[in-house]
Amino acid sequence: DYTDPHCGGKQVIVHLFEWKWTDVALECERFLSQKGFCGVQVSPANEHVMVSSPPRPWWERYQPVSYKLHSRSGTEAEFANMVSRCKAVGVRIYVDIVINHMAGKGRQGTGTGGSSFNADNFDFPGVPFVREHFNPYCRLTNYGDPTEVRNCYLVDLTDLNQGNEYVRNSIAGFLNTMIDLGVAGFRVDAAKHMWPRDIQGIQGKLKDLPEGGRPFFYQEVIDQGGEPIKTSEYTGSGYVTEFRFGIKMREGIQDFGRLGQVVDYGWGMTDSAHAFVFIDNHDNQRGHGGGGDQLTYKKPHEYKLAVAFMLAFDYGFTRVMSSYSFSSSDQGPPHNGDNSIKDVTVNADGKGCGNGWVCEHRWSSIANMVAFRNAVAGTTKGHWFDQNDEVAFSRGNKGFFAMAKSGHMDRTLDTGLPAGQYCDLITNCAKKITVDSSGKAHISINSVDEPVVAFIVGGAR
Ligand code: LM2
Ligand code: CA
Repeated sequence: DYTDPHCGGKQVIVHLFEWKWTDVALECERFLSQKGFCGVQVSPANEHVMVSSPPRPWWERYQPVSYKLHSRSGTEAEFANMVSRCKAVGVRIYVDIVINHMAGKGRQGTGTGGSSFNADNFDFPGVPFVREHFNPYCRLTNYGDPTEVRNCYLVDLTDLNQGNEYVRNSIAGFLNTMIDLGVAGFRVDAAKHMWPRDIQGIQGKLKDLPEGGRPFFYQEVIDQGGEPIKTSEYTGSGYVTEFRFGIKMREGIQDFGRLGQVVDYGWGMTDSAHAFVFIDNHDNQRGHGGGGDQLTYKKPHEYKLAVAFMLAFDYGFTRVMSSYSFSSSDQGPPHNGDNSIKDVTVNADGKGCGNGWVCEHRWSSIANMVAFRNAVAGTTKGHWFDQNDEVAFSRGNKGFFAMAKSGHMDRTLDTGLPAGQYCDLITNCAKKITVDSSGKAHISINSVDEPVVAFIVGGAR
């Protein structure tokens, strides 16, 4: 079973996209542990190409050179230090693993860890991989042909043959090294481009975590409907990304009347126990990876509503995005003159970051919803209410959530919660809610101020 994230029942991962390992460790200690985050998805940790044109784009990390743990985010020692410091405060690390391919054709030189490589010759001495470890060249063009999607070259990236025993052993060795260091699981990049049986073949070679249990797996399969490859082919090997959720959420934020139907099994959406969900990811927030006009940090009001709703809703395992601000789609992370990644600085109010980092995960209506999702895990939604730009619902008899897109929400609703006074989680109790003996509460939201209210049984009163 690859569906246990090993974080003591917590429910939310944050992707600290392109952060340095030293900063991830600090964030685990100073913020994520306090807020109840389960863990962090980090950018690929292994050696990768350094692209000079365009200058050091984020996507160079999706062109591996070797499995040495030396990337733009830091050295192996820094990686190990981060993993253990985060684990010590109850926050796990999930590594983005790029195992479908190595560097793109035409690329050669030296990687971030000092290894030489020549993709045209299929020469990756840092692993080592040679020509026989790759599929014969064909460029992937027809997504209607599953064999082509798995065996041809995605944007000319040299496509590894995971059916080969040596390739499986090399990849498993890389993952086992990280398991030994305390990593709790993996995001499998480009899983759609690998055969499910090959992913399972690699999984079969992995160790249990030091504390016991199988590593957590969530596999990136872009299935927006309309292609033969389905997320359901991958549920045997863990969670699978559910890209349709972000699309449905964008529609739902436009028209709250549709929020009740954001999960549509008629549309082929993945079952809740295997759906890995998010509003945007590092690809589609910048038009890569099937992205169109995703909700992102660039529309803060709608974005807050969408992420808060996702965290309140009873579907899937959730990931929150944490971005750097960008104006072009290739643009890499904030960096110094020598191309090293800039420090993440935290604003005085703690609710955002500086030096070019956005830190959506610190916004009140996102960060404080993590406690809500943790508290209501295992319950289903009830007491649904929606009208115009307002929506509200309960989670079992453990929590109640409401949000308003515009204007002033001011109404009395059935909450299903025990009578008492509750603290609004979003405002850290600046706002209080009273539930009467019939379970009704008066909900008041000034959407311009803070569009979300959420409270839980057992929270501060
Ligand atoms: C993914 N999922 O399946 C990642 O989430 C996505 O970010 C990766 O693409 C992709 N798979 C491969 O790991 C990114 C980016 C591409 C970029 C690749 C490789 O979206 O644009 O391709 O990483 O760095 C770039 C160039 C492309 C070129 C390719 C190979 O944009 O024009 O193709 O490198 O040199 C000729
Ligand atoms: Ca492949």
